[in-house]
Amino acid sequence: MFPQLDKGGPTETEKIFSPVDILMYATEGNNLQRGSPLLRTRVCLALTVSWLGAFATGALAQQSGSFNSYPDWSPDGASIVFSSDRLGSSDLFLIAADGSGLRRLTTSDSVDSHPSWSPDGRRIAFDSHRDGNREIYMMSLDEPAPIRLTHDPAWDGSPFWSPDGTRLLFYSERDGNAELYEMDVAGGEPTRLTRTSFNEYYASWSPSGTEIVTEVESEDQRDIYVLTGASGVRERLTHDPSRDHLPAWSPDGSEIVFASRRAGNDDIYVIQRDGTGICNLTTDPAVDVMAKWSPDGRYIVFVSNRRGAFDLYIMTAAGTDVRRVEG
Ligand SMILES: [Ca+2]
Ligand SMILES: [Ca+2]
Ligand SMILES: [Ca+2]
Repeated sequence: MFPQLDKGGPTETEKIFSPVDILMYATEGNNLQRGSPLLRTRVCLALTVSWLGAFATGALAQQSGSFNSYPDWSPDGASIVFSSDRLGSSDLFLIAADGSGLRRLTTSDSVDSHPSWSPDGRRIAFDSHRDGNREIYMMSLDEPAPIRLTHDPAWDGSPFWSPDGTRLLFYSERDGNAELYEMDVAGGEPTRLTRTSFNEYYASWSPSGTEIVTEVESEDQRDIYVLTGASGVRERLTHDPSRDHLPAWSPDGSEIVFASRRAGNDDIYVIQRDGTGICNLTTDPAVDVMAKWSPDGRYIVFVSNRRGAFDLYIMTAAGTDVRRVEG
C-alpha cells in the first residue's frame, strides 16, 4: 500500500539526531559487533537460549531501507504510532499492532518524530523541524492540523504526556545544555525541571506521575536516572561505561525498559525500579532500541535493523515470540 523508498543514505537520520548526537544508527548500524556474553552483568539465560533458538538463522540480509522509529502504543493497546521516512521525509504513521491498517498522519516536508499518544487516546504530541528548528507540536486524531506548543530557537524535543493528560514533559537546550521541562498541553511557558551541567534527554513520567525516568549524559557516558518529587532527587539506576539510553516505564511502574550497548551493540534490557535485577531481552547483533511496553504489560514494541531496514518489532515482555510488525 505504501511503497518504501530507499533514501540512499542516512540523511534523514542525521536530521533527526545530529543536534544532540543521540543515535547515528544509520551509520553505526553497518558497523555491528558481536558482543561477548561475558560483558553482560546479569543475563537472563533462559530468555537468551529461547532467543538464540528462534533466530540462529536470522540474517542481516538487507543493507538499506526506510527508518521506522520511536513507536508508542495507543492507550487501548490496539495501535502503534511511529515515525517513518518511507514516503520521503520523516512523517508520523499509525498501524494496528497486528500490522494492518497503515495510515499516514502527517505530511510535512520536514522531519516529524518522537510521537507520544495522549492518555485519552485522542491526541498525538510530537516534535518537528517544520518551522525551522525543533519544536513541540500536538495534533488531534480527528483534526490533524498540528498546533505548535514551543517557540524557542533551541532544540525542543521528545514530548511525553503526563498520566493525567494535562502536561507534556520534554527536553530543551534553551538554557545551554539539555534540561527537562514541562508545559501545559494548552500552551504557555514551560517550567524548567532540572538544573544540571549534564544533558538530560528522553524522559517520561511514571504511571503514578510522581517520578521521571530519563537518560543522563555526563562525561561521554549515558546512564538511566530516576528523578523523584518536586525537589528532583536524583537516583542513578545504571552504572555502565557503555551507553544506557531511551528508558520507558512498565505500566505498573515497577520496571523500566531501556537500550544499552553494554554487550557491544544496542540491546533491550529491563531493570527493576529500585535498580536491581537487570535482564537483557534481546541478543541479536543488530541495533535493538526504542522499546515501549504495551498498556496491558504483556508486550514490548521496539525498533531493530536486524533485517537491514529499521523496522518495528513486538515481543513478549519476557523477550520471547519476536515478530516484525509488517506494513
Ligand atoms: Ca525550538
Ligand atoms: Ca542539564
Ligand atoms: Ca542488539
